[in-house]
Amino acid sequence: MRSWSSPEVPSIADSGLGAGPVVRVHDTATQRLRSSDPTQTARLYVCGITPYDATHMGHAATYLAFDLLQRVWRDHGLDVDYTQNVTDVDDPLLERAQATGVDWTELAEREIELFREDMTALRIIPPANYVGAVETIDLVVDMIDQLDERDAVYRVDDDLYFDVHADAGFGSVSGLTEDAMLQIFPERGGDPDRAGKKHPLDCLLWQSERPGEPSWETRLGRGRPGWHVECAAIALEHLGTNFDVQGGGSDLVFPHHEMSASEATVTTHEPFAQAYVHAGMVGYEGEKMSKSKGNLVLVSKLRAAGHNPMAIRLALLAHHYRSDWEWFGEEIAVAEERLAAWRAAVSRPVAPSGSAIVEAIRAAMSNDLDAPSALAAVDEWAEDDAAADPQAGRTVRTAIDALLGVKL
Ligand code: 5CA
Ligand code: ZN
Repeated sequence: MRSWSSPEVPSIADSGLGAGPVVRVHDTATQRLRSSDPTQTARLYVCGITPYDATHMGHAATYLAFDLLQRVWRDHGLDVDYTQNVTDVDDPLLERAQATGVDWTELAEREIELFREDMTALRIIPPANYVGAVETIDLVVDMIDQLDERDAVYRVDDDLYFDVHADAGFGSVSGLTEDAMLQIFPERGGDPDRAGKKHPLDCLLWQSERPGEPSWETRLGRGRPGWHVECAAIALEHLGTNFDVQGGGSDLVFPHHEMSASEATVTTHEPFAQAYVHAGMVGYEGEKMSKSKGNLVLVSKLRAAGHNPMAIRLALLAHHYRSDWEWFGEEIAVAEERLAAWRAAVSRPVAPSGSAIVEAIRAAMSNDLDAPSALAAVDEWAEDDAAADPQAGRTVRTAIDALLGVKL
């Protein structure tokens, strides 16, 4: 489906400062920082929205994290091949459509369009491949067939399940014990108690047609794809195996990323991704911000209230992508002040030298996307009243745009 338009990403190297460093990011599977330094092209998959409600600050924080990763890769001289899905047919979307009396395809289209507008306003780099589940039915059917050839599929009534123990490495993404998995699974869409399953953690691959729900006629029968296999099939199709980073919020570590990785590994006999990178959860009023809880701070509402998207972006950048944090409304005023101070600082006719601050931003961002440290370094430079270099303002403006995505 249509992606959104890309912000311009200027090149720091063009300012005569060479290429930036290799990025190190935290990999959930190994619990370590890993250097991500592919040859030529970095391949990234990030789990996209389920479009039944508008973009909230939690979504924005997650997509910002992977925008930052791409900026550091690009600064290092790499191309990026980026794929993101849209879960445009799934239970929560169908339930919301039913409850509000709206056609599910219209609801999805409307929310996807609002998401595109929010992402564009926040200057988030778009995926080259933006792929809906409903566009992927054939790929999913092919993948389930391949899993079946490997004896990893069984039937419960007319539904198809993945046998998680077909993958000897099952559990290696989350590192959770089986007890912990069993506790989380039902909270995140799983059905451990369904009669007829071989193991409670086995997950749905194909759901046969339910009355009143959308379905597709396929050689598996009429039905629709399960959630995890959707992302596995899209990622393998567009990026191949062993791609550089599988990303999303930390609520997706288990079961979603664990299951997708197992399904892909059993299908291809190759690792799914080299690193699993997860953004922390943004909360509001004491709980995780979520559509189901209704405690949402919407990007579109903040924009409509007149807040500058660059201030919204700066408010998000003030938190490390891996930390869980809670949104308090005052943060936007702090970000607006910072934006004004930075704008004034880069406009000084003669400013403190630019090369040291660019190096500081690069060092912070290549160290597990440490945006708060980069912001602190820019604040310090902005407050410094030494005057040395008439080019510095322009160089620092370029670096802030290239690596932090903030256009001053
Ligand atoms: N469609 C699936 C992924 S395939 C899904 O999780 N959709 S979502 O709309 O619920 O979330 C979209 C993305 O935002 C996911 O990467 C999710 O991990 C992330 N996300 C959701 N809620 C929050 C939150 N409160 N804070 C940070 N990230 C969040
Ligand atoms: Zn996904």
